[in-house]
Amino acid sequence: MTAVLPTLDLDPFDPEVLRDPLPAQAALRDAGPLVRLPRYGTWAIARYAEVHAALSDWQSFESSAGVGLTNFRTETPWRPPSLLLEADPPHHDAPRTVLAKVLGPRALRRLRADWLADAEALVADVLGRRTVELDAVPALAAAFPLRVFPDAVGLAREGREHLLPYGDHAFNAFGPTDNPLVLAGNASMPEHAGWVADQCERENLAAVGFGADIWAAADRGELTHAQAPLVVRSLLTAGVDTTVHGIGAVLHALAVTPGAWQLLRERPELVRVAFDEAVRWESPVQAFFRTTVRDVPVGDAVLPAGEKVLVFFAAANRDPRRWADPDAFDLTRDPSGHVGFGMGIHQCVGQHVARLEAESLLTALLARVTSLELAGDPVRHLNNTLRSWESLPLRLTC
Ligand code: HEM
Ligand code: OVM
Repeated sequence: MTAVLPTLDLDPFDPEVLRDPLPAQAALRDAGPLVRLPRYGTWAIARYAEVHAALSDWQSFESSAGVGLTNFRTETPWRPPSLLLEADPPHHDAPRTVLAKVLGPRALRRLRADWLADAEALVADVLGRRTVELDAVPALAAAFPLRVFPDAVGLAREGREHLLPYGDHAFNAFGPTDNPLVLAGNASMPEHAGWVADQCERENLAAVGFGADIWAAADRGELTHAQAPLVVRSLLTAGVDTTVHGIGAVLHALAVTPGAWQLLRERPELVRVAFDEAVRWESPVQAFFRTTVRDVPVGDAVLPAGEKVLVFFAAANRDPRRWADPDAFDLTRDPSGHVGFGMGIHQCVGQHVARLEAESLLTALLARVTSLELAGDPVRHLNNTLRSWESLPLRLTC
């Protein structure tokens, strides 16, 4: 055990830090491989090497005590824990295997042509004139996922307006449960959560779709029938806000980076790199906690057993120890190895869905739009876990 453990008196969930988290992330990285956060009686890991190592070591860093600040061993979770995100092996294995197949590249091949056509139709609706100014968050970043994803799951048309507020609250609830963002969402949550729970039942899902695929896996004995609704719930929780904010991030990055849109027009095969680079640069999911199950060495310190530790994806994704010019959004770099989708056994099981959505929309935009630029000041949406835009005024020229 080293004599001095770096301690920082910062609150990662303070509204001012959420508005501009980069200085706090740099301070956490520079303080050391493991930093004590006395404000919440927890710890933080913010350097790439140690974030990668912690995410790879699920045996020492468990998820079943919750991946938010709330410790499920001592406090009651706000909803029954996720069978994926908030589970460890062996319980994690079956739900993960099922969802990996349902959302895998092979399964998505069937959706590709439809999603490209849907993106072309949305872009045609939005464009109209030679130059248009629009708020890209509602008009594109939210409109496209909401157009394709609920249909792909097999959700009823009625009530889809519950999806974004439910997801936003779930991501807020990984932070301190007495903080203003969580308190503001609590009152309307029973209504949103009630609708979400109903949609997870077999009789409310279409006969074709990710939802039906999950229930079919239960019929084959790959899951229990009791598990199926909660696995569907994971899609409804993690599958909407994330892609809205991921698409918002790539559109913002392309609008503010000189030459980026032109380069992408010349080399449209870079759309997938563009999206992954945006996920690295912005890290729409900023961080999750783990809980130590034993004393674990981190750097040259030892993290004691039973402690909550913030594993800071966003800070790792801009660690200068790992990335050249980390603050540059650069379409010529290889962003692979970023931890914006996590790493290890919990690495985002929906990442192929997210990439297909982004690729479809960007491809449709690139075919028509010759220039893309900011038409006003973007406005942040604050969330305890997500980094996102509330408003992104863009000028599109065709
Ligand atoms: C897990 C980010 C889109 C479903 C994760 C994790 C991250 C993440 C960082 C790792 C959690 C951990 O290590 O504790 C993102 C981002 C997205 C995105 C940035 C979009 C840009 C999606 C979509 C879906 C989805 C579209 C569903 C269709 C899930 C699920 C897990 C997960 C179910 C838990 C996996 C497990 O614990 O085994 N995501 N995600 N995500 N994601 Fe995503
Ligand atoms: C889930 C889940 C997975 C990833 C992220 C997330 C709210 C939830 O399985 O419910 O955020």
